[in-house]
Amino acid sequence: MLQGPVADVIPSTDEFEMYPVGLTSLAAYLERNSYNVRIVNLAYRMLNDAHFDPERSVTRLTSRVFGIDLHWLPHANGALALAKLIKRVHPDAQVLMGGLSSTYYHEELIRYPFVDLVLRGDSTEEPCRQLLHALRSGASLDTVENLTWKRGDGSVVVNPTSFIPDNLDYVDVPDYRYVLRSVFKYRSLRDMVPYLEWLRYPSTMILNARGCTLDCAICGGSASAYALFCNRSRPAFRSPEKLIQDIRTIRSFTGSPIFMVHDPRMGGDARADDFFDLLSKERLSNEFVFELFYPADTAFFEMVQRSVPAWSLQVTIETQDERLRENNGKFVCSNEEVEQTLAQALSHGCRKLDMFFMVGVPDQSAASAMQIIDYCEHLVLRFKADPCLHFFVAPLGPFLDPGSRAFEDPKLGYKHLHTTLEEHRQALLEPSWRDVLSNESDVMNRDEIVETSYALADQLNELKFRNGLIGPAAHELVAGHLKAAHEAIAVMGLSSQPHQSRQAAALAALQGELAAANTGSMNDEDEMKWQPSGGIHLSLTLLRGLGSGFIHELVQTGRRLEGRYDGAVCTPSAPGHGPPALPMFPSIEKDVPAPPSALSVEAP
Ligand code: B12
Ligand code: SF4
Repeated sequence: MLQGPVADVIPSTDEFEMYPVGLTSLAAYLERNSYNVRIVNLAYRMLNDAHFDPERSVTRLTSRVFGIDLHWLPHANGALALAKLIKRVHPDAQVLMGGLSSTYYHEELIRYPFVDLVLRGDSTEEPCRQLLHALRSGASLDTVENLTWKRGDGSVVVNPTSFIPDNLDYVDVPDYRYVLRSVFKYRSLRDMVPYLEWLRYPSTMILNARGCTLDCAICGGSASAYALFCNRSRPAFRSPEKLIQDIRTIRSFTGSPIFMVHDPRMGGDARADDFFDLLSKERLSNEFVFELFYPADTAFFEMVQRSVPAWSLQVTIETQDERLRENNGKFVCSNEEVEQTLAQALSHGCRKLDMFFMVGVPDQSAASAMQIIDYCEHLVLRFKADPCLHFFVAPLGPFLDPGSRAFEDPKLGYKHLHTTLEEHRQALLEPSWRDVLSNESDVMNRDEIVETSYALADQLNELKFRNGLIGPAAHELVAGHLKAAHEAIAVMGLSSQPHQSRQAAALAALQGELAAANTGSMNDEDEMKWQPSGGIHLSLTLLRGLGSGFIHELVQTGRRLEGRYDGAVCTPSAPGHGPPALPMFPSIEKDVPAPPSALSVEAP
């Protein structure tokens, strides 16, 4: 199938094999409460080994509950196929789904006969424990927070979304210690690998918050999206102290780059100051990668430069058109302010500055999208072809995020080609990404999105090569992949609807071209990478951590044998729990006081 360039700017392949980081915190929380939890990344296993048999592997697993993530909508077909398979081979087990897409589509999802339970919300650690406790003790599921479930007669029950923690300190997310422990516990590193290239090029992340203060029109993780389907009125932040602990854990096993999800200033300037202050006291060798959601000044970059030995930046402005940026809601400022920010970053030691643009933002015509090239050329001239500056462009796809303003509000000008979960699942079976795309707008249809994306990729490749920003090998690689994409499109026609049987034969003959067309047709994937790291290493801290993990495991096994579960429960302490409402969608929280700690941990 021609998957297209929809995964060219993320670490995973076009199969989207990555699992949500929160699975590690979910697993760790449940293990703290004595439940055995094993993560298996089937997608990675299948990509890594052509002989791997997922059915056999799943059949061999024994569990009363199988959790499947349907967090990202591009997983709709795979996640549902897996749910069906599990129900077939383990008819007595419960099939549980979770993640942002599951939350949005919970009522449709629960109606599939092979789905028993859906846990909704952005934080499911404690609801999942409540669920396991109820299943184990035979108690009613009525009180399990955030749960959608079916009664014996098939009627659907939607329990309230009441577990909405107001900070992220009650769990470690990601919980790398759980990952390391399970490698030993289940004697399998392969099950836990997040994406195909990870062992060769590991990168790690820390999560600033669940939720976002911005409200970008195309984002299903925006402030209004979380309010709509996660019942969240403000993000749950992770405290600077906890972020530093996460960084120490990462440092104990790798010198790889650490990507901080979300602008470090998102929880207010004071929180960012505290974080960088603490960071400056750590003796780190890892490179840091930060995102910016709005312009930054000299003081910010001085702080970053003081705090870390090496750092890079990701700046996603989506479009050069200031009006379109205002419509979308990120980098709502002039191009001059964007460029001042770039200049400051580069003069304060930023090693690699990645700028991201998109084809398909609201009200963007094909002509406007093509002007991205003119703007990149302007930046190349202004910054004298600075080799630290990298440009990337990607189409909005494969789907418009459900829950985003662009999805929910017809005024933003999108025409939905698939709306329900089942329609999205069916679309994923189409042979060409053109037909997978879920949206076209009043000003750009799907054919134009495909053509414009490839035309932009071609011109950007030439621009980078002409100005010495990429070498001949990268230039040729991208050009080759683009040629393969054009050949595949020529065989299929832009639309894959007519002549499907003829196409199937022609496509079978095109396997090599398709493989090339599905990777790195917008850019050379190596251009995305930060400085090479030393891979995984063993440190004293890591060994100590593994040692205490081993003791912890022995204690938990003892508890399980005695039937003592649920000994480390986190419950919101305040009645009417959940974060206090903020005025809706402040663009950035300036100096928001640290959220009160609303979660308490009961001693085991
Ligand atoms: C960080 C991030 C990434 C990281 C991935 C990090 C990771 N491994 O989790 C990167 C940059 C790699 C990424 C990639 C993509 N992303 Co992204 N990403 C985000 C971002 C900015 C934050 C995510 C976050 O806060 N997670 C925290 C919470 C919500 O999830 P969590 O802790 O991992 O898991 C908890 C719950 O979700 C739930 N849960 C999850 N799975 C399961 C399973 C079960 C059984 C249960 C019970 C519960 C459960 O419980 C967990 C523990 O409490 C959001 C935007 C946002 N503000 O939300 C977009 C977002 C999630 N991404 C999105 C998209 C579309 C993608 C891509 C498909 C983009 C693309 N075309 O390439 C890819 C897919 C990658 C893949 N699978 O290979 C959309 C999803 C919309 C949708 N409904 O499909 C979002 C909402 C916005 C966006 N457009 O970027 N992403
Ligand atoms: S900044 Fe915009 S795109 Fe990024 S998570 Fe927040 S709302 Fe989504």
